[in-house]
Amino acid sequence: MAINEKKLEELLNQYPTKVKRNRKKHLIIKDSSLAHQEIEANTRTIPGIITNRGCAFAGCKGVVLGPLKDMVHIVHGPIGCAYYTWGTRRNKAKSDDPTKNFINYCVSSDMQESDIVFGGEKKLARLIDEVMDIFQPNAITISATCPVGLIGDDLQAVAKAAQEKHGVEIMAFNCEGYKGVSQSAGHHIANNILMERVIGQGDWEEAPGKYPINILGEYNIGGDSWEVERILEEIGYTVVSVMTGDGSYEELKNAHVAELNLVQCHRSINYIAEMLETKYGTPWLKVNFIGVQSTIETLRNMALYFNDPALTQKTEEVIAKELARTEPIIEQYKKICEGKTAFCFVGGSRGHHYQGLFAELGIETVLAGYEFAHRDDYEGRDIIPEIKLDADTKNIPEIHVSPDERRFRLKLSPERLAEMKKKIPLSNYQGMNIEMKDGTIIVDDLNHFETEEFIKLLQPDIFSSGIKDKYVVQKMGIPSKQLHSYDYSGPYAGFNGAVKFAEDIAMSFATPTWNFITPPWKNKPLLEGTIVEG
Ligand code: CFN
Ligand code: HCA
Repeated sequence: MAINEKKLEELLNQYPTKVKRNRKKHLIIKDSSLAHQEIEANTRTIPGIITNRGCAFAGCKGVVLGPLKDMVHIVHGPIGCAYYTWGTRRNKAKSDDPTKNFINYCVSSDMQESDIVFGGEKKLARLIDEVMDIFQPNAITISATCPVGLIGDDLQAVAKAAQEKHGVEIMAFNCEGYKGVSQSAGHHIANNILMERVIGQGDWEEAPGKYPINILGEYNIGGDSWEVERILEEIGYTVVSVMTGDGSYEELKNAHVAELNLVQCHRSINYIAEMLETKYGTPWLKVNFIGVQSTIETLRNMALYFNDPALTQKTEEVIAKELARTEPIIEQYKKICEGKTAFCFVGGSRGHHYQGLFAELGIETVLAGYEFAHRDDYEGRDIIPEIKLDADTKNIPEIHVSPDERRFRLKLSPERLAEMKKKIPLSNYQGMNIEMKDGTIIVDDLNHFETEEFIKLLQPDIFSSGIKDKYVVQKMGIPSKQLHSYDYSGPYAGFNGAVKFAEDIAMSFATPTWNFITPPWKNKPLLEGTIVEG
């Protein structure tokens, strides 16, 4: 069912005037006849509106740092922030040395009332001693939660003293939840410190194999990065490091030797990509391993970059082999999915990336959006070239990166870089909006009220979002697939991931469970009105 401006207005009219004025700027009905459609993004959420967003702590500790397996990640604060984020993000990790994989632990200073009153620094210092004693990790991170910032514990001083005492890298992150307007500020805080203190600290001068690359913004949710690495290694690439899925402090230290940085999630890691280019001369390529066609396009773009006929030939061979194996299976599932519609609202990149995979199954996305993306993620970098416009970076000290004289090697001449950018399809640099069909809805920072209203209006066949709204919608009679955690499934990236996704989505439609639920609109008349006498 389509939504027109009148319906959207009716929805917004249910808000108080001020709220309506605000939310209106975050909602678009796609209309390609207009020269440009602007959307407000990366601004403060209306207090109390029940947003799907998270906070800076979630973005720093949960998203960027959490997947680094050989470090112990300390959460400094009362226990809630550590406990309720423990193990919920499905960033998988395995290690050849099981004594250096701390991914399943939840380590917190568990601040009590007296620590809030008298300060938590001493308790934190004792906790670091204990962590060193029990685990001997390769490095430690300390992430601050809101109360720590409010009482003014000096994390940096505690970390510095502990580093001198124990002789391992101990990094403190002032990522109190209230910083910035969403998770996005936390990504930035984490990225800055990893760039300053970890990347480039290793002693490698050369990569250990051919076509060395880093995969940035891939967090191995449900095993995604294992599937991506499988494909890339079969073609002949050397994966130097993954940031940060199944990643490690040790790997990250040598990330400077890569010759190309792939950026899978642009939102959470564009900062590092830009800084690596400035500091080490490593260009970056926006990629997308979600969906068969995007994976193929990505592999071809990578081959184009390295410009080696042997690599191009091997790339085509692997593509042909993978297609022959997976296409017939996907075709079977497509028969069940064809003609259906999806609601696709995720954090900062998947709201866009998953549309291609849905389309490959014959499913059209009728509403999409991001919790915390910035305007360039919607409107494209060609239109919004200055990513430094970001509102959430106002309170985060900028780090200034300059070329590292010892290690800066221009990996590609400026002429060749320009040539490559010309050859690589523009869609790589464009945001979500351009790919959406006319009449579909684009929404920023969705809240629970709007979720329910849009579900009633659009009646999609599948709802893809997160844990906070999944069950409300499922109880309305619509199958729901979490696109953050993949529920308990995955991987969904690459060729094998596309097969798994097709299987899971087809299963959601085919299950007889839905026969036992009647969606509310089936019991209610679709037309409502007042009978006027006379
Ligand atoms: S794994 Fe990534 S892909 S990192 Fe980011 S913007 Fe979150 S944790 Mo949830 S699923 Fe989501 Fe993206 Fe990048 Fe994940 S869409 S909200 S902060 N995200
Ligand atoms: C976060 C992490 C999250 C939450 C997922 C959800 C994730 O934002 O803190 O709301 O379902 O992917 O684990 O985005």
